[in-house]
Amino acid sequence: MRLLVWVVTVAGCGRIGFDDSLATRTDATSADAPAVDAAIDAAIDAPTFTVAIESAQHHLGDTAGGTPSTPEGIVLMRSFDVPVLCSSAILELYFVPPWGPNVAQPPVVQVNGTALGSVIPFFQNCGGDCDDFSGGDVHVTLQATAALVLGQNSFRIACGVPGDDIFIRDVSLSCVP
Ligand SMILES: [Ca+2]
Repeated sequence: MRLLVWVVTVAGCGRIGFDDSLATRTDATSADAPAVDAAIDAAIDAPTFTVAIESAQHHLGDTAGGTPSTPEGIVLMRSFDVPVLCSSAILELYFVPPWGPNVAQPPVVQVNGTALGSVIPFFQNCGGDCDDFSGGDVHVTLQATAALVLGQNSFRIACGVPGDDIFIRDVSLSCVP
């Protein structure tokens, strides 16, 4: 299966063409080669798909203002189902104005309890807070492949400090089978 995993990974990183010379690989027996070939073909043909986790806009923090005006606490959690294994998975969400995350203690995004990468690099012109939305809503994409499991998964975002007000919408997972 090692070869299969390698080929799937390469296919997910840009869908380069399958090299027929791999058919001469030596670690697959003649008996299992057809099954391996079929699995590789299926993986290459499988389209990237998106799992919607939460589409509504939410306000986390402790200060009234923005939309929605009333903060709902400092943690948002959702369950979502991933029906197939993902060779590559990206967690996506959008930050919207008027207030962005605190730089020193930014919000933490988790999948199944595993913290993903920082959201701060997606912002520009940060002071103490990243409040510059002059380029529009900030689209954050975080690598989530290693944290993901087949079936039910959990998403969690929590303010780094209670006083840090943030607004997010359209949380989703992009999966390459
Ligand atoms: Ca606040």
